[in-house]
Formats: sequence, C-alpha cells, structure tokens
Amino acid sequence: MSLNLFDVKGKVALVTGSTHGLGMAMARGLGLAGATIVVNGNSSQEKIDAAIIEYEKEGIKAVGSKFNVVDEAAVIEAIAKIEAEVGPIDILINNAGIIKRTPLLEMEVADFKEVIDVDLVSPFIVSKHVVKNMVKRKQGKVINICSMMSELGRNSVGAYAAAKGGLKMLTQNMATEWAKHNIQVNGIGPGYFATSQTEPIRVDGHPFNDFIINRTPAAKWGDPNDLAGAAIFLSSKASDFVNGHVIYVDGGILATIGKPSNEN
Ligand code: GCO
Repeated sequence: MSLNLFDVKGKVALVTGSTHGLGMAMARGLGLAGATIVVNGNSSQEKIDAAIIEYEKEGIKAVGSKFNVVDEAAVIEAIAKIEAEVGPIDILINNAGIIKRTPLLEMEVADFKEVIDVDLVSPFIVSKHVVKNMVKRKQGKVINICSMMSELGRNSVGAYAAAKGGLKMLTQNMATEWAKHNIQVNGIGPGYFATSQTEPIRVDGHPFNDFIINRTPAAKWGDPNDLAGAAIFLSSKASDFVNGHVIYVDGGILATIGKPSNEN
C-alpha cells in the first residue's frame, strides 16, 4: 500500500493573487503536484491569460477566475461559477495582498483602511463563502498567507503589520470554528522573498537589501519556489491534524535576534 500523505492529485485549489509572485509560486507547486489551479487576479484578464499560459507550459491544469477579493458580491458569484464549472474547491490559499510603505504619522486613514481591507478583510470574505461549501462536504484546506509582520514590526509598514498580525489571529479563530468540520486552517509566513513587492527594497546597494542579507541566517532572499513545500504539506492529508498554526518559511529570521553587521 503506497502511503502518499502529500498527494493533492485531482484537488481543486483556488489561489487568490496567483498571476505572479508568491501566489504563483505556491500555485505552481500545487499544480506540479497534480492539483487543478484556479488562477485569480483582479487587475486584468490579460494578466490571468498570460499566467495560465505559463502554468500550462509546465503541464499544469489551470483555469482563470477574475474577481476582486474585497467585493463580496463578486466573490460569491465567482465561487459559484468555479464550483459549477471546475468542481468543488478543496484548497483555498488566501494570498492576495497589498502593502503601502508609509510612516504611520504620515499615512492617510483611507490608505490604512485599504491595506486592512485587502490583507485582512478579504481572507475573511473569500473564506466565508468557500468554507460554507467545505462544511457540507466535511473536508477542506484553508491557508492564509501571513508574514514576518505577523510577528514583528518594521518602520513604515504599520498598516500591513496590523493586517498580517490580525490574519494570524483570524487563522487561529477559523481553525477553532471549522476544525470540527474536518477543515484545517493554517498559515504560511514568508520571510523576505525576491518578488515584485520587494523589488523596491531589494535593489543592489539598497540599505534594506544589505540589512536583510545580514538579518537572515540563510544570508539570502528567499526563492518563491521555496514556499511550495509548505503549501503542499498544508494542502494534503499530511496536515489533517494540524490546525491554527503558521509555518514560517523565512531562512531563520524569526529564530534569531540577528548579529552585528561586521560578524559572519
Ligand atoms: C517589507 C516587505 C515585507 C515582506 C514580507 C515579509 O516592506 O517589509 O515587503 O512585508 O514582503 O511581508 O514577511
């Protein structure tokens, strides 16, 4: 008897914000492991279509679903369409997110609220409408994409940290309410990865780039594909008794107080 605890073949995974970046990397990992990927984006159909071509180049089954994760009516309509045309959603990865790097004293309230809406309220909205059907099927996997900022503050990302800190606690509450339905809710906390979101603070010679290399025991920025393993684990039977935890894929950042810049 083969015991493939990490099998996701034939599962349907909705990954919000999966036309690029970390969302695409996690979706790619699940797709290469045999899941069907529902590719979500809100910016343009062209971006979704281009992403699907990339997935299909690697033999991944991918379908597009364009909707804004903060628009509950659009979410409800999209989920109904996905479940009618693709099949029941077995795995939901709430990845879509934004960041605004502004010191709190200079931040407009509207900007603060927008970050909270996208990064914290939208995982609630999408999960609420996906999980309603998972409860009926008595099974499901929900993964919320948290952050180093679920645990630590940093100058200029206060709204983002408030959202990601809240998302960690929302993950624990979702797990508390839905575990009895055989639905496992957990989080993935990426460290610092080479993506378009971090491009502005990653360029060679940028003080933050040097800071992160020094602050990360693995002494490098993460490769988005490093997240696939945690995504597959939390999407498969291997995590059927794991509830409410955040797996940090961070090269060791949270394990250490850091070291002086002149120390190897
Ligand atoms: C920043 C970065 C971080 C990372 C990630 C860390 O400005 O500090 O963008 O927020 O993107 O969230 O986990």
